[in-house]
Amino acid sequence: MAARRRGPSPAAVVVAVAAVTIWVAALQMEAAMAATYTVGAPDGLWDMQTDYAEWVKARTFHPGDKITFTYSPELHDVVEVTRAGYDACSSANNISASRTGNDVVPLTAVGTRYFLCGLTGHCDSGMKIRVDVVAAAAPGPGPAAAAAPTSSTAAAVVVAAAGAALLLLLNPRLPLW
Ligand SMILES: [Cu+2]
Repeated sequence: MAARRRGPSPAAVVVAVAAVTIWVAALQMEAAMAATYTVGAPDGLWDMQTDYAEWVKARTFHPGDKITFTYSPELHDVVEVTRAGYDACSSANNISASRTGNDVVPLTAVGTRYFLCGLTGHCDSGMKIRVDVVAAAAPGPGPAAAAAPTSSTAAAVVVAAAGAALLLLLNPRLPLW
């Protein structure tokens, strides 16, 4: 029988390293996935020309993301409304209203947010936007794809950790702690 070395067992070290690596990968994923979108960009801004249905279709919004409305406050404003207000182009019972020309809206939770321009006739001309905020696990096209390499790295780490755990199960004589 070979003499056992002193200090932490190799298995314990593997598990510890895997745990730290997973934690770091998770932090990186979170940072990589939080995005800020300028409404209407790159082809437009918060204006009367942008097709907002097309714009949102090309993007996936997750909790933690932000949207920025950039516009001339002399020409437009931003009113967050309910579904009813959105459908009727009415800002009468609004949730909030901004007019700085650079309004940043944090998308804090899963759900649907509705915004329109409160100036007469602008919403009826299409200046309204519906933003669906979905759970981060949902895959999507656009900027979210940039997080893909990080996600696969994290997946590889998880697989490696699972392998280490399996190794421990198959070698019950290895002291863990
Ligand atoms: Cu307007």
